[in-house]
Amino acid sequence: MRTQVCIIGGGPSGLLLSQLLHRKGIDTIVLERKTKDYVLGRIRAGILETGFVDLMREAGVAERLDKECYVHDGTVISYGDEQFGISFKDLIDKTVVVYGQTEVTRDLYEAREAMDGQIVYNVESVTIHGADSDAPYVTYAVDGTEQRIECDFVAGCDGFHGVSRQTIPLSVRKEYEKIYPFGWLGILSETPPVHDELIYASSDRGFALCSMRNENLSRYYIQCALSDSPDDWTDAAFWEELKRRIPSEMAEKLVTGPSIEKSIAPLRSFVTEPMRWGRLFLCGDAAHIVPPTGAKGLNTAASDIHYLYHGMVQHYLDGDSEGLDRYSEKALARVWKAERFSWWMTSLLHRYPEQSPFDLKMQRAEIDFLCSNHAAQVAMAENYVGLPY
Ligand code: FAS
Ligand code: PHB
Repeated sequence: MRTQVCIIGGGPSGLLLSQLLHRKGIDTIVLERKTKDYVLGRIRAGILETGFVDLMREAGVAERLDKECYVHDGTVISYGDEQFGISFKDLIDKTVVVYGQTEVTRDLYEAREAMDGQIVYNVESVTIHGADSDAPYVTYAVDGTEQRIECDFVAGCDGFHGVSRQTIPLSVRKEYEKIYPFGWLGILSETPPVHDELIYASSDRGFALCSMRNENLSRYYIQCALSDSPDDWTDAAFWEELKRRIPSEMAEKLVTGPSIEKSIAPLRSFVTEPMRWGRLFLCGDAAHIVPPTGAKGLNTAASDIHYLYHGMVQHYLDGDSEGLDRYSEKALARVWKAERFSWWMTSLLHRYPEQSPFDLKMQRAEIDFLCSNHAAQVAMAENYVGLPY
């Protein structure tokens, strides 16, 4: 088989790249390790930056998003029983969109199928060959049968545990990592959201987040120990703990119910440099991970796709390699700003095991400054809605 761009990974970044390139007449094949239903079963991102939404529109995949999403003008930050709003609309006249990653991925699959996009599911032992040559190719197996794809380029969109990053020699690759001493226990419940905006809650018992998917589907997270497993937490225990961490007026109106999904996500900041090696380009979680506190994971995957898509178009349609040659530098410049913001939100709102009374006072002072200072709120708003591409 032959294609122009072989895309490893059928998650949101791989599918979005495939859809955008196809509309420009550039051929791709997507290799996905799991089934479509498995990928759609993952409950992940919920907040989309305007840049992401614009890219979905350019890909012709925003019809349902535009109809069903919720536009949020701001968010709420609470500290114990105190709370204050950050109005992105008032501060910088911008908004974010609430629309689940599951729905984004579903829309992208439908769009790929509508255009007869090539997606191979259940692939095994994917191996990238000759990425540092002019004739890369990818081998993989399906149902035990070996397959080979010749291509011009390989896009590594296979997430943190994928094969693409590992293909770049350690002599070339530099990795930066921070592991946080806690995780997020998240549940999905068919209950009405407690508030019409997200609540990022800091409390003496730890962090909590009140988010949503629609008017009868809510997503809640609490900071938990890394040693915890979802089975350690009954629904009742989760709701009780959540109520202790959000302002009491919110706790009083919280509608509880059975969880339909419950999972724990470890928190990590991670970046690999460079994001290009010869004809292999890394995108999204394959190259970088952020703690979800800043809602930047999926959105930063989208900015990678923006830079790679435009670089590929410049290469194939204008015969100009400038965009591809500058891909890693451009993508990393925005990645590091998203890493900083996500680390800052995490440091501001979580309780750390070794935190001293002085550290707690610093957190408190930082939140007081954010609550009372216009410039601080503008900086938070600009980062949260998404820095320009
Ligand atoms: P993905 O991991 O989504 O997709 C990679 C795909 O590659 C997968 O389908 C995998 O099966 C496949 N694959 C792996 N290895 C392979 C191989 N060898 N061969 C073939 N295929 C292979 N981000 C936000 O922006 N906002 C949020 O609110 C947010 N909340 C989050 C909450 C949680 C609990 C978690 C865990 C993450 C959250 N994120 C959030 C981050 C998350 O959304 C990721 O950034 C996003 O899934 C990245 O998309 P991809 O880069 O496509 O990687
Ligand atoms: C979510 O809705 O899942 C969500 C929202 C905001 C975050 C993280 C997760 O910062």
